Amino acid sequence: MKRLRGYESLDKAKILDKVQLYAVADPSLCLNRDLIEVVAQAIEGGAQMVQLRDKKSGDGEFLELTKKIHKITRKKRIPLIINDRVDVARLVDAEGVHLGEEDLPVKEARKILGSKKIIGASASDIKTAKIKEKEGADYIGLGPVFETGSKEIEKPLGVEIIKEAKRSLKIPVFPIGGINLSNLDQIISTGTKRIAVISAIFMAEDVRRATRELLRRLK
Ligand code: TZP
Ligand code: MG
Repeated sequence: MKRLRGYESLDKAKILDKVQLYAVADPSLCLNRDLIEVVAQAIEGGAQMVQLRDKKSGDGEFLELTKKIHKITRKKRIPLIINDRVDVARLVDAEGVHLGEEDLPVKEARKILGSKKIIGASASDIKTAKIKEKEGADYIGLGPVFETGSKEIEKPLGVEIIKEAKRSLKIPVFPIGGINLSNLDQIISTGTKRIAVISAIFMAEDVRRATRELLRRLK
């Protein structure tokens, strides 16, 4: 049987529907370990989608890192989503991009990536989330739900907004921001079984175990 290279023959909605644990990997938020190694450990632990987020590296370095990470995710058939960089996503044929509120508009990114790629968008309110959905986003990263040390934020949103987002949107919603094992029940109590996290996975001493435990609690 011919081995699939990307996810070209798979339906992105079907892929996303199955994702409960979305691991966002950032080289400056992994306790100075090799990002490639910790991403591999997160996948072994059960991460079902990986985002690569790197606000500091130069373009060449970022491209090289992306290629290496994509090699791993592809082997394990885990979608790789590139934060911000539509050009890099296109260059490595990643499975998608994640766009923040100040990044390229979803509609424009879609022109570059085509209809089969996953485009996720950040939103911190329902109105923005609805606009992003209308523009063609495939999922929403909603947050910050709790206080987080991983991003400069004004005020956390709290968990109530998750219910409203789930009611108002057709696309999957991934709550993000300060989510960890000690507050996960608050997220689950809103009726969602999905999360996106950085530090609960990549700042954990045992990445594999931390990932496994998060996924076990979501299931
Ligand atoms: N977007 C909203 S909060 C956040 C991002 C990227 C940071 C999430 O990181 P952590 O460590 O899971 O709080
Ligand atoms: Mg961004």
